[in-house]
Amino acid sequence: MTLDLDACISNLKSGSLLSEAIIHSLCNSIKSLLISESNVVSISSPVTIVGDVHGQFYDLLEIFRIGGELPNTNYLFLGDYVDRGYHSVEVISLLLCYKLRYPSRITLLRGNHESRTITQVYGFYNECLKKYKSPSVWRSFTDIFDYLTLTVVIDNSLFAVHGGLSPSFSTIDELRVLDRFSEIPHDGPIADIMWSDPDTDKPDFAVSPRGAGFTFGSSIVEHFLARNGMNQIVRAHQLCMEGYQELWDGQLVTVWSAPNYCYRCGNKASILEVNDGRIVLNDDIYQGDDNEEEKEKEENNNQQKLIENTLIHSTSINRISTSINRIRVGSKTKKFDCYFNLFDAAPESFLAPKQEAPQYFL
Ligand SMILES: [Mn+2]
Repeated sequence: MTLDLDACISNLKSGSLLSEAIIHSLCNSIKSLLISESNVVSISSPVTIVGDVHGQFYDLLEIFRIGGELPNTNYLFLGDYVDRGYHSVEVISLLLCYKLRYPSRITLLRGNHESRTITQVYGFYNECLKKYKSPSVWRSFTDIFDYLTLTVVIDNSLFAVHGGLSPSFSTIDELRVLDRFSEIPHDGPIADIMWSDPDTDKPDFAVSPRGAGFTFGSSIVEHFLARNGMNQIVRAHQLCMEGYQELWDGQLVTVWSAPNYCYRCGNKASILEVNDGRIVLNDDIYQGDDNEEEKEKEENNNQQKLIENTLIHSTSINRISTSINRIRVGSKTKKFDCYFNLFDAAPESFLAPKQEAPQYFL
């Protein structure tokens, strides 16, 4: 079967699903491309970094609209494409099409949700079943997840990863020799890369409340950066109400790109544009052109239509580091504190035997 990627992309963008046959063909074709990538992909700025998307397809389209379409804008996605939102199939289909169409323009990291176990708990498996009446599409996608790369280094100065650091490695070079081509393990460096979180209260590694990965603190980050000659770590994996969070003088930045997460958190989202190897977070108000007010009106109308037609609340995506800081929260958005309800823990089926936080000597 020949794949017409441009047709696939435009069909997806107009809201149609790809056929089962095309998805199998897409997954087959992309395998060798993904295998050829190192565990540590080196890229150069300018690049726009996108955090968790979690099946919010219409927000992803909004991200491309704000951040620029491929191939004119380079993208780095930090993982967690699927689960939670209602359109994981569309999100992963579109991203894989883009990857195959413009391989040097887009890099896709693996997140902790790109996993057979996790997707059976958090929605992607059921969505595939519902949309394709069989688990075969889910099988094809999750097979491909095994080949996604783990980390990226931008301009030799910025280390990008889905979750965070691990007591199992202290240099980036150690990552290059890992065999990543399998399901995400319960523990060890690959699990930690995808599950770990920063913790401002504890300077070292500690047991994570998620039940997988570790928490890591300021001294871990400082030593890791110094040892590896990096300036900053950029990661995703945690909901930020403002769309991003900077810790420790910007040594670690979290970027979150699912606005109004799960259609109810009321949070903003952001994308990070990197230039000259450093993220600069500033919230310059978009100066815009003269028709800004008109455009805003039109966008609000479209927004309303979108909400009415699809029950999707594409909300607020912040474009950080350059010029745009637009906030649009869907009017029907129900807000409540969701930190506990939607906190992603490793499900029972994933848990490794209980372990103590390792003693880590820097
Ligand atoms: Mn995650």
